Amino acid sequence: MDRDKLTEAYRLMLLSRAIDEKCTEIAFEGVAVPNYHGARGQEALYAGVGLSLQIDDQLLYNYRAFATLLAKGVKLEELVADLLMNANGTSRGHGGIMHVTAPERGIPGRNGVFGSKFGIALGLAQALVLQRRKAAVVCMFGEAEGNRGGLYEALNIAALRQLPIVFIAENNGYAVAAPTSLLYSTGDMSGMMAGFPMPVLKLDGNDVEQVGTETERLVERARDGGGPAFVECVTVRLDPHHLHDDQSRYRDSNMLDDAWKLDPMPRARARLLELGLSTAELEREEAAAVAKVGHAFDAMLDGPPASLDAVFAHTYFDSRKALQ
Ligand SMILES: Cc1ncc(C[n+]2csc(CCOP(=O)(O)OP(=O)(O)O)c2C)c(N)n1
Ligand SMILES: [Mg+2]
Repeated sequence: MDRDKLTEAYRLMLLSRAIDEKCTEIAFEGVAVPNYHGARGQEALYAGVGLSLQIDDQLLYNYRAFATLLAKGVKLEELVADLLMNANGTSRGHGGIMHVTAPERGIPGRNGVFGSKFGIALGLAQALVLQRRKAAVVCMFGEAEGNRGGLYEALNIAALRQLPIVFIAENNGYAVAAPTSLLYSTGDMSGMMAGFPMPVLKLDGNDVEQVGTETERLVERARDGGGPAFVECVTVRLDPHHLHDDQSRYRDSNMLDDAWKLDPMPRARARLLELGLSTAELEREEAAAVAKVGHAFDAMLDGPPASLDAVFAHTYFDSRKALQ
C-alpha cells in the first residue's frame, strides 16, 4: 500500500478502536449499547476489506465490522446511532448494529441467524450477473457461522456459476469460548476449503496491507467475471465475546498477553513511520479519531427511540391496514 492508502486504512482502524473504547466506557457508566461486540484486534482485517469495496459492491457484514461499514459509506454518526439503537441509525432504531441497512450504499442488511447469509450472497451475486453490473458480493463470517453446512453448498454453487463472491472468513481464534481448533478438523478455516475450484487464501489478518491488497485483487477479479474466492484472515479477538462474557473462564492472563502482542494498531503505525509519516502527524490522526468519535457519541446519545409507526414502513404487509 502506498502512504496515502495506508493512512486512510489507519484512520478507519483508529475510528474503530475509538468506537470500542467509547462503547466500553459508556456501557460501564450504565448506558445501554445493545448487542455491542468489540472489534479490538480485528481492525486491520475490517479496514483492509472495507477499502477494497466500491459503492455498488454488496456487503454482507458481521457485527464487529465497524471499519468495513464506515469504508462502505455509513456515516460515523449513523453507525454510532445504530450502536445506541436509536432512530438516527441506518435501521431507524429497529435493528441496531446487528442490522445496519443501507441498500443505496451496497449494504442490504443483516440477520442474526448464522448461515443464512450464504444463500443471500448467492442471490445477490446472481442478480449482479443478470443485471450485468460490474460489482461483487463480499460475504464475511466468523468461525461459528462458517461452520454451517450452507457455506459448503454456497461455495459449490458460486464455483459452478462463477459468481462474483469473495468469502471472507474471520478467524479470530474463538466462537465465544470455543477455540477454532475445536470447530474445524484442519484447525483453521481455509484448510477445509482447499478442494474447491477457486482461489483459497490464508492471510495474516492483522496486516492491513496484506488484507487490503489481496482482497482488492480478488474483488476486482470477481467484478471482472473471474469467479469466486475464499479468503481466511487470521486475526485476534482482544476482548471478551461481548461485555457480559467472562473470558477468564477460557483464557488465562498469559494467553491474553500473547494476544495483545498481535495488536494490529502498533503494527500499522510502525509501517506508517517507515513510510515517512512523523510521530506528530500520527498523534494528530490518533487525537482526531478520538475527537470525532467523541463528538458522534455526544451528538447521538440522546437520539430518539424507534418510532412505532415506522415498524410498518418497510414491510410488505401492514397488519394495521388489514384490520381496518
Ligand atoms: C444459527 C445460530 N446459532 C447460534 C447463534 C448465536 N451466536 C451469536 S454469536 C455466536 C458466536 C460467534 O462466533 P464467530 O462466528 O466466531 O464470530 P465472532 O463472534 O468471533 O466474531 C453465536 C453462536 C446465531 N446467531 N445463529
Ligand atoms: Mg470467531
